[in-house]
Amino acid sequence: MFRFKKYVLLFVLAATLLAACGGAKAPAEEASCAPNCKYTDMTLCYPQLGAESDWRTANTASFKETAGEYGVRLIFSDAQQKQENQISAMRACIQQEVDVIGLPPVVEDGWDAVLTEAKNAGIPVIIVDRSVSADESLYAAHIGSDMKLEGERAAEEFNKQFPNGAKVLELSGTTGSGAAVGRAEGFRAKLNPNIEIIDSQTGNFTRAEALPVMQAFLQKYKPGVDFQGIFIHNDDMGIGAIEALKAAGVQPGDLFIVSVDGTRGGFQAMVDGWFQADVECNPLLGPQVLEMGLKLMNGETIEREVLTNETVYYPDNAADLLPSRKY
Ligand code: GYE
Repeated sequence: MFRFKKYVLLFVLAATLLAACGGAKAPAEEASCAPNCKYTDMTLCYPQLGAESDWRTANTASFKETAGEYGVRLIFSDAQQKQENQISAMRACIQQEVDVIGLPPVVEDGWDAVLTEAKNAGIPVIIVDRSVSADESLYAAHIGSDMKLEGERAAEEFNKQFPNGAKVLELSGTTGSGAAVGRAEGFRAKLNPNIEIIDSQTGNFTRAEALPVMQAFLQKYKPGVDFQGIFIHNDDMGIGAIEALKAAGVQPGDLFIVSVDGTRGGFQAMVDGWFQADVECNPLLGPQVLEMGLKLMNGETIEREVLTNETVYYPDNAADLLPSRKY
């Protein structure tokens, strides 16, 4: 009896441990062509979340170009930053019995129902770029950036620049999006206690929306006096903010600005002296997602969480790197 109990306990312990690890590997759904499916057998659904930034444009191009090159049939749509549009696009794809869905979720919450529908239809879903809060059992894998790490990297730049403390503003991405949530969290986790975030507002990842947000900040706070720096969640919002700063007579270098993405626009802002660092976020995810899609079709084992390897860019070599930037 005692031995039996001990084994039960061990089993429960092992199962808990496995569950806690999230199961690094997951068995895949199989297509009828398995194990010999080729790219030309694949229909991939990519309900893109929008066209809000240069990052997004590059991400879309990566999927279209890679699909064209590999001979994958791509069903592409643009949800204009609206979750309900992404959900209906996904439902249409489920009805068409696509082989794989790549989902770049505009926000983290609210995917359980449609992910369950895909699962019940036997269509594997790869979450691309931003994360979802849904249970892991509802999707095959996630491929994208470590958004929290990006926020931490931004914080480190402020820590280096302001060892004696400072006040900063935050221009954040789409509320409830994995990218904004992760970056805000990482930023706060690593920022020295003597650096205070005096205000944080969303610019929804767009130039157009960041401009009035920065204007409103400038009405409330005097640059250089009330705040010394700005953490901006993407380059497009940074470019919108620069417009407002220029109009208010702020000069490049007056404020310490750190942005995220590393687009050509971000590199130009470093060359022009506006950004002091740009945390890389790579949008060129097409090849990896298609490759994983094929593995899933063939019933091969895949990595559940694939994080992109990224770095931080600085003004000192921005001009040299700018011509070779792919996005
Ligand atoms: O940083 C931003 C885009 O989700 C990582 O979305 C992506 C973010 C990217 O609009 O430019």
